[in-house]
Amino acid sequence: MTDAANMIFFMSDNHTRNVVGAYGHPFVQTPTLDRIAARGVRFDNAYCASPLCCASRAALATGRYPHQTGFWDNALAYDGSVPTWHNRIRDSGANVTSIGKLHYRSTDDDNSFSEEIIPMHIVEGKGALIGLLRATEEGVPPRTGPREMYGRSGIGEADYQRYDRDITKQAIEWLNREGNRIDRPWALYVSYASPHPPFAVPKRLYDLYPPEDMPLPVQFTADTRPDHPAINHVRWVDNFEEPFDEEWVRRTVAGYCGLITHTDEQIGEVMAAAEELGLLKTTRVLYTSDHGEAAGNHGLFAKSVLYDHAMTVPLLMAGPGIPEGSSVQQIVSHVDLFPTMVEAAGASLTEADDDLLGHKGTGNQPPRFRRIPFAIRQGGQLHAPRRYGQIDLSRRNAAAALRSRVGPTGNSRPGNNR
Ligand SMILES: [Ca+2]
Repeated sequence: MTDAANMIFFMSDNHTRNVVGAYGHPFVQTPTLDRIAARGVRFDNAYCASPLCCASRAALATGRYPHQTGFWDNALAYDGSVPTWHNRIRDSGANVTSIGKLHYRSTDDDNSFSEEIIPMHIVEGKGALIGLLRATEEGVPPRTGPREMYGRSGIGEADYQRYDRDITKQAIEWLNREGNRIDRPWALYVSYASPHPPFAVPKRLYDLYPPEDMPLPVQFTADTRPDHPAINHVRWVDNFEEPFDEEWVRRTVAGYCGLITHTDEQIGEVMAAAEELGLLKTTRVLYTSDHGEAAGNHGLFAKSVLYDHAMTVPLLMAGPGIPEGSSVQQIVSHVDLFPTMVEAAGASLTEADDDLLGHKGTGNQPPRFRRIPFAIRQGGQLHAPRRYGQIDLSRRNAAAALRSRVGPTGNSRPGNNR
């Protein structure tokens, strides 16, 4: 991939890597994603940089881990203070437009897109403040919402799906209006809210996945689930301590699959429009998600842990210059996408990007290689891979505490002192 070309970057929310046909899932229906994989490259070991929405999206945008930027929680969302790949593309004079969910702090910030169309940011610029509380001896106050939200899995419809359809409509309108008009390669970030819970889907999608046929997750029962203090803590915080019964779990898994098929359909509509406009010859496409979903495995739902179900994400790319029907085994991370997106758009990195991990730099410094694909979670303690240990968040500035442990990769960046 060397020549500049258009890019449609499809983003979803909460889609774990192995629930995609192209990644070998036995029955989930993802024909659009499977076609993208067949036309291009499938990254078999792709990870998000943090199993949490805002932290992951900030890392994806900035090419830097949460501990480098300070955007490590759903109340500490990206605020425009650290350069992004969209910055570099926009600065090059190209159009880089976002449609849909961003989950940054606010549209009042300059988030470095040419335009933000129907964006979703954190509520009132403040977000999930409860995740920052850790005043009691027991730790963070438990949240009652997650269990109730997952309990709504089944036939129905959530606002997120209506939002998704608006995003699809806006994306198709944008392609019709601008796709063939702009005189240099553009980048369009199309970011859906699904398959985020609740997993309530229309009957036609739910009927694709009879709950009684759903395989049960691993280690979901009270006597088999992992009994580790960190995992128990997460279960307690999210109100998942009370064991689930089989029917509840099967219904949730069925709803999750239905919502993934809904997401695939939305992407399929945009892809069909791009094809009709003759754009596929000149346009690359990329698909990934901000983090995964436990879906009952290990007695958990949602994310926020370092199990593969939370950390692994699909990563597919297809289009000009990308080898067809190929797969890559090397571990890759969302932080790797910064230079990829910049190069794909024909834009340039600057000296300020010399510390991007794996990037050889614009000067004479040797390349700095990434040591891990991810590190962080919210709520009481940061659980990083073993070499980093656990950091007590009762310290006043957790980001600074973590930086002090990680050494050279924790260089000072704008926005660190959040
Ligand atoms: Ca998310």
